[in-house]
Amino acid sequence: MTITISAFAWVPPFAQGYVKDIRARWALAEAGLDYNLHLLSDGAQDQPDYRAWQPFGQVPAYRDETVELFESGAIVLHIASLSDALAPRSKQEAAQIQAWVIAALNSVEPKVENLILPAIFHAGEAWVSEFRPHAENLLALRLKSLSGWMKGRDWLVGRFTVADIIMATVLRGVQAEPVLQDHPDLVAYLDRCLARPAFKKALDAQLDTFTKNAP
Ligand SMILES: N[C@@H](CCC(=O)N[C@@H](CS)C(=O)NCC(=O)O)C(=O)O
Repeated sequence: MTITISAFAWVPPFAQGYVKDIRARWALAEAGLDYNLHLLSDGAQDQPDYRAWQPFGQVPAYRDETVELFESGAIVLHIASLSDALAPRSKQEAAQIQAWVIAALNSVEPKVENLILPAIFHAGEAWVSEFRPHAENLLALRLKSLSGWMKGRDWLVGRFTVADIIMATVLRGVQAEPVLQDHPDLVAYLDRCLARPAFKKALDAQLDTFTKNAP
């Protein structure tokens, strides 16, 4: 099977290792599937042919011989369906994996981005430091709930699944923040996810792309 994912040819150092194609790369590494890269350089995001593949001009987008799709959550769910190791083993497990992929992206990630993006994209603006405690409180509520779910669990859904790939890449955005460090169970969960050889393979692959295409 020929699989292609889109990725940026290069991003500034602060984003290296965190660009969301790492989710697709990680799932593909867990599945033992090779892939080609469709690399985007300056301006390529806005080209009509790329917008026809990824309507928002973002990465990642994915295609194989059967399907073409975008959105990292949808992509890892599709990759799971191609892999004996990652495929859901029951309807209930499939439903739970989907629910947790969506929860990570829809209930947790917005609160994480609330906290970290203003400081990156609006550095030095007065409102950022005023907003920060509110963003921390909103994220703290979600992390407390997540910690409640993780009690007695190593993984979100009984065993490692693509839901953990999405949740770990979301939590990684606040790995060094006290709001996450306040939950040793979530720190341990994140460490457990990031210790997987497939994560390291994905991270190294993304960083290698940037090294090869450095301006
Ligand atoms: N919801 C999308 C978000 C993708 C996303 O935010 N990609 C970023 C890179 S991490 C991007 O392409 N940013 C450029 C832009 O938004 O123009 C997904 O999960 O696939």
